[in-house]
Amino acid sequence: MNKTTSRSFTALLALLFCQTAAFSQVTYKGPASSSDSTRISPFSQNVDSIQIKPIFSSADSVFPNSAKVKMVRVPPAYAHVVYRGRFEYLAPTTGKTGVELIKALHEITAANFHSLGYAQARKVMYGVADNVEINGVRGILTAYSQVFVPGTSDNGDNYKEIGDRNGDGIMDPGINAEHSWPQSFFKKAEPMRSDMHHLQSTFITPNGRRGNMPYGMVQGAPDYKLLSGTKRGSGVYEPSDRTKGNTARALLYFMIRYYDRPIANMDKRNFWTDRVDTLLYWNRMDPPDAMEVRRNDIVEKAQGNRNPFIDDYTLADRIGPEALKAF
Ligand SMILES: [Ca+2]
Ligand SMILES: [Ca+2]
Repeated sequence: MNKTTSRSFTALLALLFCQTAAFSQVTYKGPASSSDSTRISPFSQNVDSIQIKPIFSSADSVFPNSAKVKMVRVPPAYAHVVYRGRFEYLAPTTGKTGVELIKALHEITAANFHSLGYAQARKVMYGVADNVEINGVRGILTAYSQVFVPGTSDNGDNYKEIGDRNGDGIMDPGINAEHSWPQSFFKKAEPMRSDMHHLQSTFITPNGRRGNMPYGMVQGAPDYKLLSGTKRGSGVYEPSDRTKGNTARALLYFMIRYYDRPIANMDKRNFWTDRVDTLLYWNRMDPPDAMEVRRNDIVEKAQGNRNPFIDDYTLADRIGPEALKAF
């Protein structure tokens, strides 16, 4: 860096610091539009809140892996975070970033965790965690297809696609469990196989079409696509915009929970390292909603631990791409 560049870089930093200093404290309200706002509202009794003080905000950056080049605002890094109420379990992460934060989250998510076993995990998923009520009707909103299938059963075979509602030309006979981190990468070992935080309820065909492909942004014409926007092509599988963040948070959870296990029986660079920036972007563009928070609550009741990336979606950027890529 020459002197002139160095000077303008310093000036830029100073400018950014002034800008962020103007909103030196941000109160994070928890995920938007929660159906259970009394529990997570930071304004009621000053409990159940996350207060975040940004220290640095980087400039707009060009997102490298998009089909179109998009300008993406990279959120600030956070110097100091105060967790209250139900978020207090995240207090050990305060002040931590990078690898240190990964290790803290690894410990936090281990506490109270117990595996349900695969049969029971799927029953809880179909019958309770992914079984939601929409317009007074209970059923499952399938992840890749975003098609709602009415029912109350805890058996995936009882959720048949009526006609071809997801638009892939096939009438699916039921739903099954998608492992966001493919099972072959950890040889179907427990407890990874049954960990509900990385399982998604999907129609059988979109699940099969994904196989063990990495998630990413499809370049050019897809060779498989659904009406929801989920598609496959150029060697990657791209979930619909409504579930991009869910998928990213499932993979982030899986990595911080199991990095010390044999989970990388794969082309690590292709599946993980090269995708980290995309996952961080998806986490920002599709932040947690009420349905995802509700699911986190139910999974906690069932297997004892929460996905912290849903409770505080700034955690992913606090870890940062370098530490994530180095796992
Ligand atoms: Ca179909
Ligand atoms: Ca979502």
